[in-house]
Amino acid sequence: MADKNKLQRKTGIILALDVTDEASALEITAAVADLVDAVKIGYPLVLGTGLSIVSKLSKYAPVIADFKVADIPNTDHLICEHVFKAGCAAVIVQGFTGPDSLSECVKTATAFDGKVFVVSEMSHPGGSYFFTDEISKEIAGLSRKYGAFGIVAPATRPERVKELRAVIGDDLKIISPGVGAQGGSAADTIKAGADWVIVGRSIYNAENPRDEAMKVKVEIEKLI
Ligand code: 3DU
Repeated sequence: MADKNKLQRKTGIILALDVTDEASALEITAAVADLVDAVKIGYPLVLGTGLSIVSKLSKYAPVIADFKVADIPNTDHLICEHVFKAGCAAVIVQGFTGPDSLSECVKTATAFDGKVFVVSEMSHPGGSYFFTDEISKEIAGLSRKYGAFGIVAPATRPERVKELRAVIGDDLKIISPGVGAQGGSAADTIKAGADWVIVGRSIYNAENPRDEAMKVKVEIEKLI
């Protein structure tokens, strides 16, 4: 079972838990807890159950709040404070809001010994419409400059993961959504330089989520 507070790479898998009810959330998490390094939650689950779900999930794995925080610094601060007071290990924020917003998120996270991941480019087809190569590289550079723990880069475009890895070097982590339901491959994404793949629907919608998580774990292990 993953350390309940610390984000450490063991399997290289982060579960994206976008179910909307508490019973399913806890049942799926319990079933895969030893196969994933963290559970990522966002608006679907938090709006469905409330932020109190964080302490319940934290018994199984560190929780990453994917709120894609994107506001003025004061509002970002208030959001991040709630996230970390609830017990999250990390928060995902947008980087296009600029240096002051980004650095406020990092400052707030650091006060709680928490981490910040910055979205550098989104994984869906429309994700490359505004997140051009140039802009996502600039966001990755800002993430490094302002002390983020890592960036979010698209598993659907492993070549972009590789390019963004070159921008941030080895100092920052990369977490990559888009494996499974969105068509990305866990092996290709890790080979391109991601530290963790984020996997949602293909695990939580599976008849046997544990079997699906195990398949991804084995796929990553084969790379070593
Ligand atoms: O496609 P999946 O069901 O495996 O879920 C992917 C998760 O990652 C989901 O929570 C989504 O909101 C999040 N995400 C992306 O898919 C793409 C991004 O660029 C950022 C986050």
